[in-house]
Amino acid sequence: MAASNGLGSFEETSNDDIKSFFDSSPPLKDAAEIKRKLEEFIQKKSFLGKVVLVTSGGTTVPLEQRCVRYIDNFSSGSRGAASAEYFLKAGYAVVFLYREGTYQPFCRSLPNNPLLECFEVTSESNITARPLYEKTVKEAISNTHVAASNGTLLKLPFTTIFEYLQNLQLISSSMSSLGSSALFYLAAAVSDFYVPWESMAVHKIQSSSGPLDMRLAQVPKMLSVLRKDWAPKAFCISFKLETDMKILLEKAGTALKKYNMDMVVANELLTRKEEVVVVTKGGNIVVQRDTTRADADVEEPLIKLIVDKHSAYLS
Ligand code: 9Z3
Repeated sequence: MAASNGLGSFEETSNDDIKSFFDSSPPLKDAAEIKRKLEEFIQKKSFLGKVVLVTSGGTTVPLEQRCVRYIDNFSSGSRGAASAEYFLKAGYAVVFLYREGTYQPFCRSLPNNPLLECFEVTSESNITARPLYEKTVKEAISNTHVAASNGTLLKLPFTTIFEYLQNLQLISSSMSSLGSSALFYLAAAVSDFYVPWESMAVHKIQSSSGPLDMRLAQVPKMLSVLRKDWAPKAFCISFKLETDMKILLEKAGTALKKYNMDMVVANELLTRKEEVVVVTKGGNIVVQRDTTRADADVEEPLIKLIVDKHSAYLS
């Protein structure tokens, strides 16, 4: 059934749509090992308190089973990496589901080529950090070591839409025992359209066959099943990205109600690093970067707000 809100149509997702999406997806590599890591992580953390799933980066949609070409969703992973850092600092255990090759917690302030720019070989047995990067490198190393030795950060990579959604299902089911202590912070940019595996070309599509005509299927809306079945008690935050400011808040408000989210973070592509609007049932909250500090980011006040709201939800 399709319901229209005047801004495009929302397809209702049935359990059959979800089942057929997963049944027809290529099996997730290492699923048993991922499940084992998750169970171990959640079991250790569950008595300590709050656990957050941070998703980060964009999903790809392969066009060929032996993939040479794919469609990508824009996301550098900067939002997810920064947010994971602030959740760790606030005492959360973090499951970081990230797109392979995107920004990582505690490393996002390093330049693109850290080996070339941050370090120099000062003698045969010595490597030192260049003065300009000394503080950044020290902080990156020490924060990464603290998270590793506390065992509070579990990183799981994905590339395709199939891998992302299969991981999301596995993580949600592992986190379900945490009830309302679980927080879902879904910042990954997830494709709305895909090529079903069974109708996908096996080999590289040949340009000699002429122009490419392709019909993409709609990805089932997993937010509704996440809220209804996978994580009914968790505190759930989704993101809404638009490039047209005029429809952003309306779309975010619709997602809040339709998927029964606790918050929807609305952001516009060009201003996303300066400002976001947190849409809640109690009203909208504008969150801005502190412009008086050059290194300040919008994730710092955003995560503070979320941590406070989650605590209020718990009590
Ligand atoms: C976001 O809106 C994120 O904030 C960004 C972060 C992807 C803009 P960067 O990674 O950017 O720091 O470069 N994520 C969610 C985007 C999304 O796909 N939302 C769907 C939608 O808008 C709903 S799940 O329809």
